[in-house]
Amino acid sequence: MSLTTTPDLATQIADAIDGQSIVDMHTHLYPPSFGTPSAPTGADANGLMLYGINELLTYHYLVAELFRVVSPSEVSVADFWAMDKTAQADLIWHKLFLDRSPISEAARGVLTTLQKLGLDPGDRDLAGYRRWFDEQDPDKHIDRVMELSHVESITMTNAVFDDNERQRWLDNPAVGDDPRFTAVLRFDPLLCDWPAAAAKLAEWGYDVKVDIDDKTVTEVRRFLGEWLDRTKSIYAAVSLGPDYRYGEGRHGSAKWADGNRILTQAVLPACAERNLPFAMMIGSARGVNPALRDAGDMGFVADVPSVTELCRDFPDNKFFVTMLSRENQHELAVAARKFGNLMVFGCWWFLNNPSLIEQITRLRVELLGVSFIPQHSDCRVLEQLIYKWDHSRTVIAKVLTDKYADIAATGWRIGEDELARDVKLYLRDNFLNFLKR
Ligand code: FIX
Ligand code: ZN
Repeated sequence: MSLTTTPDLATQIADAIDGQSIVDMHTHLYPPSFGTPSAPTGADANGLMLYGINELLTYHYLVAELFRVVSPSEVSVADFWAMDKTAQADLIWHKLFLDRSPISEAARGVLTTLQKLGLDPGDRDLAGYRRWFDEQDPDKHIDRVMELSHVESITMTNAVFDDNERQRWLDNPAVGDDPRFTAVLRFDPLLCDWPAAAAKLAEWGYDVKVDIDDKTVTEVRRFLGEWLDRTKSIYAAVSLGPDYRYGEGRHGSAKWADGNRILTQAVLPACAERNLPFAMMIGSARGVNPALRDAGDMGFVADVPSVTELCRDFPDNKFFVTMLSRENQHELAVAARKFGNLMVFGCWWFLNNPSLIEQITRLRVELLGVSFIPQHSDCRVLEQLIYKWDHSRTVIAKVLTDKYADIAATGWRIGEDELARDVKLYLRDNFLNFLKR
């Protein structure tokens, strides 16, 4: 059956999107093997698998919103960090859900999540929600959440310079073997703070110098090779500030001389050798308000020409790129028209709001057709998969309905199988095919 003959294109597209399982290419989620700090039994205080209502309520997006509405005389930032997680969650629930309506995207997300899990947000029963989450077995709960969110595979972010995470890989070589999860080696300090990274590498037994020489480059490559293999990473990744610059004589690039040398002589060759893409998430300004910890980061406009120069200079490398400011999105999509080795992905962090997803997805469809990755979740707490994907699916369906209606209006007939094919590319195969390319 051709879609042009059916009255309800919107329903057909929504159904196709709902029926397609998703490979989520960037999250901060982990399987239980990395420890479960919230589990009522067997909790590991420093564990990395976050789930449950306390974690959902203390998500850093909501922490930022809390400090919009509490005055320092009521609760100072220091007081907040001194509280235990339950007290923090109680405070956020009170201030952002009961004292005012939870209509921000992050607050609404908690409600969508509760609803889809079969809990009634209308009950406003925080104690009851806590009891329900406490009864969940973390391992089985992952299956349930993946089913509800239509996610078939979760991509982790494995920060090798995080001592807690690194030690878990060293202690248990099988820690990453859960088939529902894949690993991504993440190493921001290598490019963003070479002296600190070099000190760590030296401590771990690599023969590196702060003044980078050929031996240092060889050793960084050895380090990357060992960790890419140990983690079985499917790509490598960094997040870079808005001031990141690459390119001969480019204003501001001198500050990045060490980072760019490590990038071009160690990271990119290591990736090319293994045919792994390198992901750059560009524009995050860390610690604008450091007291707020993760909630104190923001984003500024970054430099797209640095990306085009990398794509041009390294044609044997593949680049996943996302940028944090809305202002960069048009240039970045145009850049992707010039380079097949550049895959644009996701509406990252402060862009992961319905109004911006809609605008950015429209722009990308118009410039790139079906050849980009519309979304990733960036979840830190397991159940966020439910709301982040539910909300994104709705917006993507809306945009695609308009775009298919536009071509249907010319007399072009789209088969249901063709629609399913396109949706599969967006939600799964553009990512998987780029890994294999
Ligand atoms: O650098 C990143 O991967 C960011 O996505 C995160 O670190 C950030 O804190 C976040 O959670 C954004 O959604
Ligand atoms: Zn992230």
